[in-house]
Amino acid sequence: MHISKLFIPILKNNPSEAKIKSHQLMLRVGMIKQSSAGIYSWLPLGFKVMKKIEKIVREEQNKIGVQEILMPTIQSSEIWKESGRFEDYGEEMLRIKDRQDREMLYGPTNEELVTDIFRSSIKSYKSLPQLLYHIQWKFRDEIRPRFGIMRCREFYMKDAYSFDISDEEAFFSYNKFFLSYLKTFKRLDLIAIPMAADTGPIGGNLSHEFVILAETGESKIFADKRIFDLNTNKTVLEKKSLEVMRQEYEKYYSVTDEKFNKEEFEKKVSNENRLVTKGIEVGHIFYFGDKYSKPMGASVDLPGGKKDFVKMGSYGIGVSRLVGAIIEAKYDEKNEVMKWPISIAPYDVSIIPMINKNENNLLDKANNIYTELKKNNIDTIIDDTDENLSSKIKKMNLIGAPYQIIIGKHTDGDLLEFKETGKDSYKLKLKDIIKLITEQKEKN
Ligand code: 5CA
Repeated sequence: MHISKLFIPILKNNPSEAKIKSHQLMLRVGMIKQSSAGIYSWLPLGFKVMKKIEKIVREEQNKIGVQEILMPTIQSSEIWKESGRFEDYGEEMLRIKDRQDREMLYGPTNEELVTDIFRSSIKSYKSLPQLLYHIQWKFRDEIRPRFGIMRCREFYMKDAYSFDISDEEAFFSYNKFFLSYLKTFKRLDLIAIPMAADTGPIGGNLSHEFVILAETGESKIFADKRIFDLNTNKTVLEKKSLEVMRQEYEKYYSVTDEKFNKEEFEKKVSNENRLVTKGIEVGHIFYFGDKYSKPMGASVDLPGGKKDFVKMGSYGIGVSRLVGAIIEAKYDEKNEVMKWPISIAPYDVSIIPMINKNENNLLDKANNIYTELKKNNIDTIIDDTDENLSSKIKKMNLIGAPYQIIIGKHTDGDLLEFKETGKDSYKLKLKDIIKLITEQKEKN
């Protein structure tokens, strides 16, 4: 893409309303635009990154056999009255009336709707387990939306739901998601630690938040550092080994402040292993048994002829929040350099040609390199404006393609000035640049 044609409203300075670096960067490079309090439009750069995150989230869900559906954003209040949450959910739920005066709502989550879908078709234990997910906008009328898309009112979430015949089978489903989440966040180049958590309005008594470390995070966390050494390379989705894996994680103290207990922390974790910091919740999983299936009558026939309510869990990932969380983790604010992980970068590489009136041929050369890179499926952005080189580099450092090619005085013949964004440059031939970037992309 040529930057002169791209819809990318870049600001010279940090916008004053943004308090944390992800919000600053997202406004600065025009990834989002606020439309009203806590509600944002996603502009090309931001939308592209979010779609790439969504793709990875989707692939990992599909790998563990979750089936994708799409439920609407607007729901009827009837099913929420059945579960009892229509009253309980309180002011965070946006309630609306249609022209027939029917009570509707903009879904803050989908336990009721998915239970209704399930109960209308699944009648026998033979069809279990059922694992369903969708990726859809949610609305929560947060009292204090803040930090841009990190805590907003309308946000994009992946939410999955499991239906099982017994607690034992339901824990197996829970553990599948647990492992799948560790893998998903790893592919996004994040280290997310699972933490015992409160269940809030979703309910149940088993729950883990997945939290990435970031000074600007909203959750205070207390953990045993050794939890970072556990490995997530399990590929076999076998009941016993998944349970062992989760227990391994649970051996190490890791909780958010809601569950923090000073005495327990000091008893269980030796001084040198104690980690007290802040984090961002990027995912949350819940097991709540028959909390919804019982009041809503979602039962199946059992082998002996009896019936029982299905055991359910739900599993969320904040897809839009992840865009901000990754910036919090990766953006070097001091030097104003963002380097996106290649798996989700808006572009793989940026071409930064020095242009002055006497050296038009440099733009031709840059355009030829651009065409060659595109031919090799390398997503490239080129700055074809006539700004000076240093402001072009500044701009590309913010946009954050992980590699840069500078076409200027130091370009001699075949050898190009190439660098990893934020690092020192070195000389490399175009064919080797293509090889290097292609290899990096394939690894992800
Ligand atoms: N039904 C369950 C699981 S599917 C649920 O709604 N869980 S949740 O409330 O924890 O939300 C799931 C994820 O959505 C959170 O981990 C967080 O990453 C994201 N999220 C929640 N609220 C917001 C918000 N106001 N702004 C942005 N992302 C949010």
